[in-house]
Amino acid sequence: MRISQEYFDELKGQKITAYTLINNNGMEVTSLDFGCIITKLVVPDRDGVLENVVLGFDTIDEYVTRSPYFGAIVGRFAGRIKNAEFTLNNEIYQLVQNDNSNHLHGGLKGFDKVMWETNVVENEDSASLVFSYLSMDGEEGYPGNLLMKVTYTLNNDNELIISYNGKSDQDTLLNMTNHTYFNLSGHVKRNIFNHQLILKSNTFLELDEKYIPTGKILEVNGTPFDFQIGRKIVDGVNSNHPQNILVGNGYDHPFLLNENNNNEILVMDSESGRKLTIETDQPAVVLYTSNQLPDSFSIRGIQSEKYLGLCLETQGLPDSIHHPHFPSSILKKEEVYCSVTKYKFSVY
Ligand code: G6D
Repeated sequence: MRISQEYFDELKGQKITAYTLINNNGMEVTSLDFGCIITKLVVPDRDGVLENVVLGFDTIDEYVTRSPYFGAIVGRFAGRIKNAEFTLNNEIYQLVQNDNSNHLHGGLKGFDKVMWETNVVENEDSASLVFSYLSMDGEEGYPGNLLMKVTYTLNNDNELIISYNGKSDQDTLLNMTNHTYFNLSGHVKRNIFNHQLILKSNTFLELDEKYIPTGKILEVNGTPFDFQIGRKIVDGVNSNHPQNILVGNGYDHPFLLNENNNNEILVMDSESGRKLTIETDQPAVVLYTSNQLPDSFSIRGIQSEKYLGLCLETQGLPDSIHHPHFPSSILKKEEVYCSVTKYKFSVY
């Protein structure tokens, strides 16, 4: 394993560092201490050609001013919370309204926009970046002093393992994810239309016009949301299903996983031969096909446009605090929030 760290950029006088882990196969992951943002993920194609497979920028200004959470850790709460408020232990908490009247991805200054203390840990067959952040009571409206730890581990099996550990001194909400946009073509040579997705889920959440879960859990059978035996992303783009149309012709939906830690999510790109297998202990995954990626900027020289990246945000369910039949995202004080998601890259 090789590890490097270098100056990336500066934000309001704060130096931002980029850390790169490289395994014995040449796979590399680069992350910033700002937002734990994965800026690059380099993996081989079937011919051994090493290319970057995530959307990212090379300046902090682009991340702060235009990034739709490229590569970032998201929290305290991934997804939306209706009306940016919730009641916990008979107390009403008002969160930041940063998505019309709703709260999205932890607010205006969520975990994607804070500096994380970063330590590097090297083992025999792996290397880790250990990020820590103390979110103070009342930050973005959330109760409790929350000590959050996120660890990125790269090993020689071409696996990137992200583990989350959180503890609060008051009952609060916690629902973490990583918001990387994958594009297995390599250096964004193509969009994600022909990416094939297999997803072990037979239900997904219906969304309303503000992308808030209605509470209805829909069956995937017979719809473009059925990825159980594999389907190309373009099916959802061309679909006339009202839920595909609602979110801008594609997907932006939480799927409830039937299984955990059993190759429950696979993404394949037939032209490059790259395959991504995701395993998680989370109950759900949000599939977002970058339907809202604007066409107003460049991404390392590539004109931005819809469908350039595929997000698979393993997490609890959005707006769960308002839906008692959803798995809970309440973190009781002194409880420990623990979650692990593994991303394994291979070729076929
Ligand atoms: C849009 O609705 C989508 C979200 O799901 C996504 O996370 C965000 O863009 C980046 O708001």
